[in-house]
Amino acid sequence: TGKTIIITGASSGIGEATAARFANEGANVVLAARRMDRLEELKNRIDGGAGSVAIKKTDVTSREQVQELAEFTIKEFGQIDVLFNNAGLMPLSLMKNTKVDEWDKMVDVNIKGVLNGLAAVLPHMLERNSGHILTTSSVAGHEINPGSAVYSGTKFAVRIIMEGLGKEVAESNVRTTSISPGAVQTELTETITDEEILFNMKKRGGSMTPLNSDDIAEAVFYAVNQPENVDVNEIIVRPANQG
Ligand code: NJP
Repeated sequence: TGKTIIITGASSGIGEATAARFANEGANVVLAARRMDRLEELKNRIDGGAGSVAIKKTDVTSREQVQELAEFTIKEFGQIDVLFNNAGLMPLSLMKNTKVDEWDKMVDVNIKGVLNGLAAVLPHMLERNSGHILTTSSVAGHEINPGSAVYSGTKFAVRIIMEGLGKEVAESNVRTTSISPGAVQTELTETITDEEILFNMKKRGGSMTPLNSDDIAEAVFYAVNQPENVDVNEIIVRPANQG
């Protein structure tokens, strides 16, 4: 593609697969996450194509670090064409169990992390009158189930923030996309500590085959590689047998 893309949450799952997809097509890819060992390993695996792969340790909850990530990318590659705001957490729990620390984390990473990303790239993109911001929302940003109230709240929030942003930049060549996956096989469920949720998940297990991260990477790639006059506002991708 020849574009320069920043991917947050690149150390596993959807972010990792998207990084591989874009590197394979010759994009310059900047991998951002907290676990540097994972990023090093991924860079070694996907570097060597027409573009370059760079890594930057970034905690998206830190406005300073996200700002530094943008500055690093401009220094390395001259510009930011695409930001994929993908880092996220999903420690599902029932409200009655008041896991307030987990609520805080979800608000910090899933909402504030996305806002930090927007703030770091939007002035640059508007100045160049070119750019694309994508954010991973979720089907949980459309519907609520027991245990997902706060997670869904964060995903509704970022979906609406992206919609509002899209309206504000409609006159420019800056594009916005929400990516809303259904169930995808990643490490996302590993942060769940609520015993009732874990029990119910085990009970339900096997009734649905989740997607692979590559399926979502493909949706991101599609949205980014449309002609300038095509604005893909949201893509919802579910496993065929997810209700
Ligand atoms: O999960 P996982 P996914 N600062 O756990 C990073 C959404 N989604 O790929 O910092 C920076 O493999 C973490 O990196 P590290 C979901 O809500 C998923 O499934 O090194 N990065 C890791 O790379 C999320 O928004 C499904 O720990 C931080 C990444 O986030 C996105 O997809 C369904 C961070 C998480 O990778 C990617 O999640 C759906 C921080 N403070 C939506 N905290 C699904 N899998 O079923 C975490 O609808 N990360």
